[in-house]
This record gives sequence, C-alpha cells and structure tokens, in this order.
Amino acid sequence: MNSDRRMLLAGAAAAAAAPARATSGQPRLRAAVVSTWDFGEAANRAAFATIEAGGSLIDAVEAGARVPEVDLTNHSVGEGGYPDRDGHVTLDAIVMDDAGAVGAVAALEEIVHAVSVARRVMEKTPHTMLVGEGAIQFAVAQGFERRKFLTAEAEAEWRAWLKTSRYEPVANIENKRLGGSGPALNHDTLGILARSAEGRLAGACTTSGMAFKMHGRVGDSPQCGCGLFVERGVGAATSTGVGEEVTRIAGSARVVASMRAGLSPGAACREAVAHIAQLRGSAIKGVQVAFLALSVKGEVGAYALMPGFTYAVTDEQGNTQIRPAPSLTE
Ligand code: SD4
Repeated sequence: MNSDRRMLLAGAAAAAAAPARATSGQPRLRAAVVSTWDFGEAANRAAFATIEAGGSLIDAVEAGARVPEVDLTNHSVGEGGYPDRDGHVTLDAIVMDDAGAVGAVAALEEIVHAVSVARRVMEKTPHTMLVGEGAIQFAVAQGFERRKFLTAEAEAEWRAWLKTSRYEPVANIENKRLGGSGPALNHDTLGILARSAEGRLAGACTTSGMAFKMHGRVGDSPQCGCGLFVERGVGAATSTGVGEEVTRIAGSARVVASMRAGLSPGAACREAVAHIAQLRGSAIKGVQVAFLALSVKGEVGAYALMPGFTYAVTDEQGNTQIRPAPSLTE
C-alpha cells in the first residue's frame, strides 16, 4: 500500500474514532486542536475532551501532551524515550499561552510528565525555564514522583548503538532499524496547539529529544520561539525534527511572525523550511524538519523539509483527520 493511501485510511479511521458530539444543549465549545504526527490523534482527543469538560486551553494542551509521555511505544517522548549517549532519558517540554505566559523544562530526568513540570514553572516561579538537577528538585518539591526509567526496548537500542556510537540524524538510522518506509517514521515529538471559539490560543511541546544525543543537549522543543510560539491575535506554531536546525532560525517565532505579516499558516511554515534549506544547503541532507501552525481564525497549515510528516487536525466538532504535509523535497 502506498503512503498516500495509508494516510487516507488513517484519516478515515481517525474520523470514525472521533469523540461523540456534545448533546447537552449547551452552546458548543468550538476549539480546534492540531498536533504533530499521526499519533497526535490520541493527544488531540484528550485535549478536545478537556475543553469540552470546561478546561482551559492550557489544561487542554497539557492533557494532550501527557498522552505520549506515558506511551511506551513512543521513543521520542517521555517514559518510552530513547536515552542520550550515556544512557539517561532526558526530557524537554514547554507550555505557552497567548498572553505571554510560558514555562519550560530541559534536560529533566526521572520525572515522566515533563509538560506538567513545565506548566508549574510557568505558574509557580518567576522564571520561564528550569534545567537539569534544578528542574528535578523543583518538580519533587511540587509533589511529582521521582523514579528512574529506561524501557527494556530503549535500553536494547542504546546498547546496540553503543557498538558504533555514531551520532547520525535519527531520521535515517531509526527508520532503517524499524523497517519503515517514510523518512520520518520515528520522529515522535509532540507539538500541540489549541484554539478556542473566541480565538484564544495555547500550545505545548514535549520530547525526549534526539536519540543518543550528548548528555546535556537541548533541542528546539523547550525553547520559546523555537519548538513553540504563541501570539494573541495572530496564531501559534510548533516544530519537530532535528532541533538544531529549528533553533538556528528561531523557527516557530519566525512562522508566527510571517503569519503576523499576512501569510497563511501553510505559507508561513513553507517560508521557514525554505529559509533553513537555503541557509544550510548540503549540511541538511537527509535531515527532517517540519512546522505546524494554527491561525487565530482557525486555519491550519504545515510544511516539512522531507516527505513523511503528518499532523492531526481536530475540528470544532471534534472530528479528527490525519493530513500529510507538503515538503520541499520529494
Ligand atoms: C529535538 N525536535 O529535540 C526534537 C526532536 C523531534 O521528533 O522533534 N523528534 O531536536
């Protein structure tokens, strides 16, 4: 089966599995939720249900991001994440609303729900990011459970990797190992954006980063303006892929700036991808980077460097579709 057909079927299956419409007679909450990759469908469902239950947009994106954080089959987020080259699973996460509230953690270890710690940083500290041991201490003080984790599968992959210890873009090595067909099969970072009926916006991003990275490496995901950016009255954007390439251009902030200047979400994502390609030339051969954006009006767009990036869109009625993003290269 070719990948387009798989995508369509996935979309149909996801739509069929969409949450039931509210029947309470209350005016409908018309929030839209979008997230990266096809597994984002489960995250969208959790986020949408949270809004329908009366939660805030931040509640919604947090609930969505917590889904892959405990999905042990997801090797780029949370408990199932692949470790760094020293065998430590280290997590990065961020939450942001459209009123300038932002909180993030980076290189967090031994706490599964990094996105929830990020939210506490936003709400309980005067800071925007805590890292490493300080982030762990803060999380423990906030009542989060601290425990070591590294799944048997992640440990086996790490031990296999140690035989060569060659750090290469995950887009290639993990795909080959998993026998996947697309170039981005194992990029599983979750970026999630939500919009209320009134056009308010929030977002979150959570990841364990690139597999077998250097200890202490932080990618784009938890950095405000790189892995996530949200601006009132304009829109929100998030990214996935090799974070260094996004960080170089403050990618998500750039996408939102283009939307502020009048570009559609799709055109804004394309502009950022094209800029990376132009800037980096042959240095990014085989590298995947993708952006996903949501405008204040509820328009959605995405664009990737390489084919294979998909995203999940949940409309105001709660129906979810998986869409393939256009890409710069074939
Ligand atoms: C990072 N952008 O740490 C993340 C990785 C990623 O899907 O998106 N993986 O660079």
